[in-house]
Amino acid sequence: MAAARFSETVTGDVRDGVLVVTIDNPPVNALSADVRDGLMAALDHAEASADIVGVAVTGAGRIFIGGADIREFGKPPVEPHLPDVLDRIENFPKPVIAAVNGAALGGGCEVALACHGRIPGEKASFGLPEVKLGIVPGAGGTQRLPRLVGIPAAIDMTGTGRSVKPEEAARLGLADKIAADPVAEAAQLARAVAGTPLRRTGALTVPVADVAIVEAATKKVLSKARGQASPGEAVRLVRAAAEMSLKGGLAEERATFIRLRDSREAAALRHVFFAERAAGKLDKLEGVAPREVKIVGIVGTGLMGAGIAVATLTAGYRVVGVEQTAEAAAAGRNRIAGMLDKAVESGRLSAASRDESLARLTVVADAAELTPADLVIEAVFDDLTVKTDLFRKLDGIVRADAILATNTSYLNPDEIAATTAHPERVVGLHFFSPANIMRLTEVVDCKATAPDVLATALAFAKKLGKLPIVCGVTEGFIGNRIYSAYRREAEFMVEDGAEPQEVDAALEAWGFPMGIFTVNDMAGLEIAWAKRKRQAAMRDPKERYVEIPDRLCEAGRFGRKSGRGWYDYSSGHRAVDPQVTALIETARAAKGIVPRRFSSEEIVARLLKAMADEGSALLAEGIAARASDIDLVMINGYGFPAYKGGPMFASASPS
Ligand code: 3H9
Repeated sequence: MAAARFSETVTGDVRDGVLVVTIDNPPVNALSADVRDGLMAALDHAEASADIVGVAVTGAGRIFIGGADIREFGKPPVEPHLPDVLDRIENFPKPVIAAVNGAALGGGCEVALACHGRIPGEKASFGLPEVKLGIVPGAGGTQRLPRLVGIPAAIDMTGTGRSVKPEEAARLGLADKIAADPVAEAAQLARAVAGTPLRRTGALTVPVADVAIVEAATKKVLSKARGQASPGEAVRLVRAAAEMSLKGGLAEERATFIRLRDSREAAALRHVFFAERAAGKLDKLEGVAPREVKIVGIVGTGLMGAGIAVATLTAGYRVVGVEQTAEAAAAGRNRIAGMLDKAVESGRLSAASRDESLARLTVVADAAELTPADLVIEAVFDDLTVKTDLFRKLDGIVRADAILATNTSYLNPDEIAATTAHPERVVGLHFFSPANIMRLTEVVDCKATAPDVLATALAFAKKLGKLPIVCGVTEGFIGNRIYSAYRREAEFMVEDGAEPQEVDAALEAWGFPMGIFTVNDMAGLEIAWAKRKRQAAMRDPKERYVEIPDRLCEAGRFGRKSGRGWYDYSSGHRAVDPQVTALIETARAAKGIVPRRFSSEEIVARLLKAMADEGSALLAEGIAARASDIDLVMINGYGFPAYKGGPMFASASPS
């Protein structure tokens, strides 16, 4: 048979009696109504054709199926529904085998689960990431997965949304055999099992699991959920699979899926999903090709520079680290090697990748070694003179087409760029610490930055696995500017009568992993104090200024490191300190403020508004390109709960 077309996106061709059905629905072969239609038509054809003994289902391109079409979520559902398609596959009289050529996610994984066998290729992965979208699997994932892998592994996968690679899938019982050519192997398997009793996932008994292990797996998921509903719901449904019939479990799952799909949490997480895909896309970069980057120079190999080096090395680049002395260079190399070792220990990196990374690293005390670099990132002390001296020097060392990036947090990169002969090649790359772990990177588009320099910085950050957000030049960029407004508002409320612990408790109950005063204590109070002292002369005397943080620092309370800050840590954990309470009361009295009570709702609402107002100012000033970029910065750099969508989303649609 020549290739048959079952719908716009589904085709099939018969190979030695097996109908190979290919889903071709770019970009990710999502299960749109047309794909579901095509699958049904292909099954009709296979059932009616006596010369077809079985079916293999695969995806065109590098993805098997990326899941349900998330863009259809807000629209009325269209038949055939995915659960009905999967019911048809599971009960099909002829074998249907999944040839998993790439990622099988969400509904894509559920298609594979409903098949009578699963053959992953080497690039395949299986995952039920629905909880990351605030929902649960809605086409049998929570019921069929535990029948194949057992309750504890299914709790882990559905509760965290984690994907598994072919080897782990095979170990868990999710994959039958890993194949270099999954389509050929799946067709082979279909032929081999044709005419024999088929292994229908829904008919399998859920393996009995040790209660303690199930409880431990549940606890692990719930402890990370922090107020988000979907992980707990996914776990509940998986556990129900052991107690309910397939039919009952599927009905319960479907009802939960529909309820959560329409929830605020799901809307927020969908917003985050599309925000991440939109980030870094700028009209002005349309058609601008990034420059090629192979060798990256990193000046300064302290904690930040070493973190950047690790992220750069593990992304496959050559790195030339530069320090001022041979001793500092040796220490920098050790620091980087230590971080790579840690990544191996924690399973984030293979030992082979660590060795390859180290082989691509040199750390020297001679800046002249930066001559071949395509991109040089400075991560030296955040002082304007230090940085401008360095950039002037680099200007004379690097090639004319090399890019210079500054990792400054608070200085004005335009001022740094202005001291160079070619400000158009200067860009900001503001990594967050630890730079090898944190995804967020603010890419600062300076006044003179050339478009291809910006495009290169974005492409580079993406290659590092980062989430790059473009921002214009402003004090503290997007994140620290919003954080300052957030902190200022929290301090106003404390001065007006809220206790720091009440503010923190309200934020933590709302979903932040840590309240703002606890975060400040973690970060240390002395840097902000030094900055306030520097800026004291420039302060507008009419502007409200809360002295309490200064009083804390004057009392030697610099935060967690010093054992005391907004809280006392002498017992090993944070405790309310009567001395701080007294200090706050004194400060209020000095200003004649009569303290009043604040409800948790008011605390959260005022802090959200402060963040959103500052975000609106950033948009009006053209510093941020879109509101969703601001949301991503706060979620990925400042602990804002993703399932609330970020400050701009949360204040635009308050609960
Ligand atoms: C589900 O399945 C529910 C079921 O249980 C129940 C059903 C009843 N739909 O990420 P990329 C777009 S829930 C629509 O840059 P990559 C994306 O917006 C779903 N669109 O590519 C982007 O568009 P644009 C569970 C989607 O190669 C483009 O594709 N599945 C979908 O880096 C490229 O995306 C998931 O949660 C979708 N499902 O990574 C998986 N997915 O170019 C979500 C992507 O206009 N997807 N798009 O900006 C992913 O994790 C990644 O996209 C994937 C590819 C790993 C597949």
